[in-house]
Amino acid sequence: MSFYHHHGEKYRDRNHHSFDRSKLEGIQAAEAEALLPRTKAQEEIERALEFGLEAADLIEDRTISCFSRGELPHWAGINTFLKLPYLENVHEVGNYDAAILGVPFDIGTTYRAGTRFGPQAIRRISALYTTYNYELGVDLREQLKMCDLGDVFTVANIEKSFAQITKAVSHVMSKGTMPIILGGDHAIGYPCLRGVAENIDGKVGIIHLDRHADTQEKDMDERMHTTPWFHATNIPNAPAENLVQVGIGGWQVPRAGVQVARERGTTILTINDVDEMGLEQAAEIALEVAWKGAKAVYLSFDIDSVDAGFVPGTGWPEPGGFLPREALKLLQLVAKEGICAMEVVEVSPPYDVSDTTALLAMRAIMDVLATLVANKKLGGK
Ligand SMILES: [Mn+2]
Repeated sequence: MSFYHHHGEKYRDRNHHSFDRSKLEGIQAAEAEALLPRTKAQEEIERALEFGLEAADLIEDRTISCFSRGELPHWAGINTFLKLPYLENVHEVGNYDAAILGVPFDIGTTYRAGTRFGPQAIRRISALYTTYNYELGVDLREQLKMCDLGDVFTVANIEKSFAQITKAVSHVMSKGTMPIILGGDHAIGYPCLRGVAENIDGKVGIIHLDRHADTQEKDMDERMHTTPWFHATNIPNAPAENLVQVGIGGWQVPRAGVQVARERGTTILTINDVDEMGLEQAAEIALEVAWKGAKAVYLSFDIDSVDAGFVPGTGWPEPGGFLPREALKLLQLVAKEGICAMEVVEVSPPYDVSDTTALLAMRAIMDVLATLVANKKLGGK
């Protein structure tokens, strides 16, 4: 049998549609799109025309305004996160389902700094995103009320900055709004969790994606980015038994932290664990540990949990971590049950290449938000 004969058979087979088109995610997603409203998009166009003047006569598309006041063009405008409204008056944050807040802080780093520019970089690259996700069939513009609160006023002192961060996160939580925190180095995990925990009437679980355990008490005499979960799990309603750490491993897990993890009985899934059991099983374990007797779960995504080749712009790059699509899938799987607050940390723009690292941070947030909306865990304000 010749090669060409084989090929001919193959093509003939393909004409028979041996698969069920209706089962394809791509086909289902296209159908689902028809059900999404366009109300907010229309409101945005009307507001742009009112505030930004009607376009010059030569412009044929009359939805275009003279001054850019909405999503388009993606290269224009003032870069809040997703070009969301900048909420200058933080007292009004309770009107929103979710609020973005930046924590420009990098004095907890033990090698490369630069994460103080993380929030700016994530906001800048967020400009290329639309609010719609094809596979999930979600349009955040239509289904979620979001704002950008700007940044916490951090100072050149770790403990004073921690106090500021806790107060800011606690304020957002107290209004029933989900904080989406743009780090910042991972030291902020502790003050963020502290701000969350004081607003939860019960236990808080923690799902932590990282290459590093970050569980030692101090590093060079301070509470650095290697220490957040030691201090977080000292908070009475954030016990260590509800801390699950996924993706840990390699040559940057200090023995001091491993000792604490052992003593406190935290649950660690290494990259090899995840690789062998698969993402679905890893997510099941993470959810089981974090949610055990808990009222809420906090999500901490360290961008360095992803292989160093994909995230050059980070403080402690380590080879062998997740592929981007593994990390994104895992985040979606754990977000399905609900998340009370989320942080994305360790994006260091001075070391980034083509905004790759900031882009992945942005994508992670968008995927989590869309998953929460798709599973009716967030929205409705
Ligand atoms: Mn890390």
